[in-house]
Amino acid sequence: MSKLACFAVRGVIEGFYGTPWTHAERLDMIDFLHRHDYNAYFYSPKDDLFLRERWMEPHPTEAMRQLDELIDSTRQRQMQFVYCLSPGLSMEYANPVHIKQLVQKYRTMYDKGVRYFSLLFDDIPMHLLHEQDIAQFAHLADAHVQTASRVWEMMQGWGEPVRLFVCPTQYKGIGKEPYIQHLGQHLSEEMDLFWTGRFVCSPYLTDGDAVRFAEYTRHKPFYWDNYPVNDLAMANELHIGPLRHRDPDLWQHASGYVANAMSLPECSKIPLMTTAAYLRDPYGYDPHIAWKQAVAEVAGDADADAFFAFADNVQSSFLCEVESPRLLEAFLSFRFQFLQGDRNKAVSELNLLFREMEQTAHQLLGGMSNYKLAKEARPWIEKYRHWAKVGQSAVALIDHGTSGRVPHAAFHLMRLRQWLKRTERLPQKVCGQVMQLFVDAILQEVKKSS
Ligand code: LTM
Repeated sequence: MSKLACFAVRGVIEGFYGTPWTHAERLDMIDFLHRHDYNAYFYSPKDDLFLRERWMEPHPTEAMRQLDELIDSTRQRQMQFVYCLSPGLSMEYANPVHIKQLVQKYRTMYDKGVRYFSLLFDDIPMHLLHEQDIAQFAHLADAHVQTASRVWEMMQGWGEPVRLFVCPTQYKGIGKEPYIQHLGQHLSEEMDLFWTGRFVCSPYLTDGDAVRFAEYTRHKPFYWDNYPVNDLAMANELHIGPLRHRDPDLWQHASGYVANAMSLPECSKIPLMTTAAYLRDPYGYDPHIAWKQAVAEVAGDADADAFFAFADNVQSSFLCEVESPRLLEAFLSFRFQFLQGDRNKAVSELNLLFREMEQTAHQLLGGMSNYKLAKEARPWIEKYRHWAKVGQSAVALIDHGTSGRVPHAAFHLMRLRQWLKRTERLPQKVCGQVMQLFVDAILQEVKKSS
């Protein structure tokens, strides 16, 4: 099978809450996406007022000039620029003026050469808000079908073929729920229907679920995969681990795939490269191999090993429950050796590990060749450095504490408490529970022997 035959549309959506990417970051991202075989960039930052709250107003002049450049940049790379509007917070679906304004806003982009559009109804109330709408439509899904159909119908008169991606208000589940089933069954099959899978952030995307979704909604799902996005409640997680648990046969049952990125564009490139590898060859995809390659490319050869050592401790997310596997293994072997074997060796090996951890953090904080990556990942690297300090104090404590050197042990206990306090103040998720459990075990051991 030819490598690019799988997902027909392979996109990234700037669809997160939080600070939108800058213009320069977008241009850079489009180039990155092109180099990694993506063919669509969905423009949909939740915090761009002119896409959501003030959807009916034209973009300000400078923003429009920048949009022109983005459209141009995608065109030069034979990619699609997908213009997404989210009018649902204030739109009166029954109001013909609002429909006209909505269509006009898309038309402005059509005139600039855009052919892919999206109408997003996500993250709005699950019921009709306006009196006129309540009087005219049976329910929310009815209003959304009629609005999307009207927009679609008017787009058909523009001349060139266009595509319209519709995001339902209830975009997760199995497809059998009343809202999405009604929407899917009444929307023309020519329109695409977004789906995030069973959950907003779905740990697994399976072909069986996709087949059933298509049966219930009469639409093959267009996947909106909420990875690596880390907005809202996930803001303390850094999603730089690889994409996992997407069935290789998914593309046969989907009309396309889009990954929702983080507001940190440089960090996003690591998981997005692994996603590109999956989209290119889902059958041969190996998350670990793809991850190593992605880290090497994004961090650069000189910093790849150090960044990978750090990244091992920030991989937990809804896709992966395992955290800090190498650290965990070192703790298990320390425990075994400390209790049953050569205590001094156990202590010095673990001490070395924590010193290396601190050195790694210093290298990454001090001057990575990818300056932007270092800047974005800084709060997490800083936390990693703190854990290295905690680790060193804990090792010193167990060494002195279990050898009867009480004053030394007391000093290191105090240091440990200080570093723990400082570390706990940093909200970033690094090392999961692994370091905390290690420290608890050390404290217990010292207590036993005192
Ligand atoms: O997932 C969808 C369709 N909409 C929003 C996204 O904009 C947001 O980034 C993600 C993750 O928080 N969740 C959503 O509900």
